[in-house]
Amino acid sequence: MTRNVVRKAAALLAAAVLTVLAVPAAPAGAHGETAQESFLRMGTIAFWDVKFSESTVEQTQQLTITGTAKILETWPEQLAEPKLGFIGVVAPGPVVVIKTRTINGQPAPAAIEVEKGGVYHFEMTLAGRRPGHWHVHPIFGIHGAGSLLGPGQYIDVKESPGGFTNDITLVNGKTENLENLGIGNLTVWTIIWFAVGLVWLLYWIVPKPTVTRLPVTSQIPLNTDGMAYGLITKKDHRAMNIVMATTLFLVIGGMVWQANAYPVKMPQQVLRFAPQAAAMDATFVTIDAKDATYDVESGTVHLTVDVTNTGSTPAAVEAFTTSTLTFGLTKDAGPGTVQVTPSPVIAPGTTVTMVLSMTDPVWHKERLMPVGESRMQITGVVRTRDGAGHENFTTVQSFVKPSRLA
Ligand SMILES: [Cu+2]
Repeated sequence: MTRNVVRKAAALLAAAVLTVLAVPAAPAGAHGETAQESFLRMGTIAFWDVKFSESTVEQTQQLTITGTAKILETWPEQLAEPKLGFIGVVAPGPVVVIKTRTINGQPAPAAIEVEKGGVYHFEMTLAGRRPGHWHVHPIFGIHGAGSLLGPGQYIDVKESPGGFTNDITLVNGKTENLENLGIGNLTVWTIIWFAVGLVWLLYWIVPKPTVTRLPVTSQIPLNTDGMAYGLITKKDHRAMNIVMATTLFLVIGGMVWQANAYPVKMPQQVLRFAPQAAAMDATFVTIDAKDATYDVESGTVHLTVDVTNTGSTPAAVEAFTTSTLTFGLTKDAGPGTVQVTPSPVIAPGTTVTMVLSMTDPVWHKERLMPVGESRMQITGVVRTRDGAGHENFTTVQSFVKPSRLA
C-alpha cells in the first residue's frame, strides 16, 4: 500500500521534472544589475550621452555606441582602487563583435590605465554577428572590482544572405576571415587529443578491475603498482609507454609542424596606456549636497544642494545622472525627469540652495533607494550648462533619509 503510494509519487515527480525540462527556458530579460547594491551602482561610474547609431543591423553591418563614462570621486573604499579599466559591451553571448574602439579620441584596443575622477569619451564600432533581438550595454570593467553597466538598448540583428564575416587585412596584404580562421586545425587537434585521452581512459576502465574492484585496489599500499596481485602487469606498463611515446611524438611533431607552417608570428599584444584627459569645459560651478530624502509612498527623491556659480554667465541645472539613469529637467514630474525649486538658474557669483525632485518608480524597481540597508546613500552627477553653452558634470553624494524604514 505505502509502496504503491511512494511509487506513484515518484512517477508524478519524474513526469513533472520531465515537463519542466522539456519546456524551453524564457530568455533572461535583464542583466542582473538590480542585484548589485545601489551604492555600488550609483557611487562607482556614471554614464551619460550614451547613443546607439542603429537599432537594427544586418549581420556584418556596423553600428557605433558613443558616450561618456566618469569614474566617480566617490568610488567606494570596499572596492579595489580603479587603476586598470576596460570599456566594452555586454550582450547575451557573442551576438556582436567589437571592430574598433577609441577612448578620448585615441585608439584603445586593450585595457587602459584609469583613475578616480577620470572622464572617458568612448566610441565603439560593433558589427552584428548572430541574428536575433539582443539587449546590449556598454560596460566599464575595473580590474579587481568587476564590470559596471551603462545604459542598455535592444539591437535587432537581421540575417543576411552572406552570413557573418569578420575580415581583416594582414600585414602581408592577405585578407582573412577571423570568423573561421584556423578552425580546421583546431578541430583536428581537438579530435587527436580527445582520442589519446579516450584510449588511456578506456584501457584502464574497461578490461581492468581498477574501478570495478575498488575494494581490492584500496587494499594495495601506496606507491606500488600491485604487480604481485596482478593489478598492473608488465603488459600494462608497455601499453602506457606506447601512449606516452605517442603523446611526446604528437607534441614534438606538432611543434615542428607549426614552426614550418607559420614561420611569421606576432605575440599577443599588451598595450597599456593612460588616455589623454578628456576635453572638458572649464569649471564654472561647485555643488555641495546638503541632504536627501526619499518618500517611499510616492517614490520621490528630494536632493538638496548648494550650487555656486563661479562663472560669468548664468548657469542652470540640466539633468541628474546616476547609474544607468538620467533625469532631465522638466516642469512637470514624471519618470525620468527632475524638477528644481525654487529655480534651476544660478546667477553668476551667487550661491543658491536648491532642491532637485525626482519622482520615479524606478527608484524602487531597480532597488536604487537602499531603504533599511547599511548604506542609505545617493550618489550621482549634476549636469549644468552656462550661458556660453559650456557644461559641467559635478559629482554629488548625500545620505538619504527615507520616509519610513520598511
Ligand atoms: Cu540589459
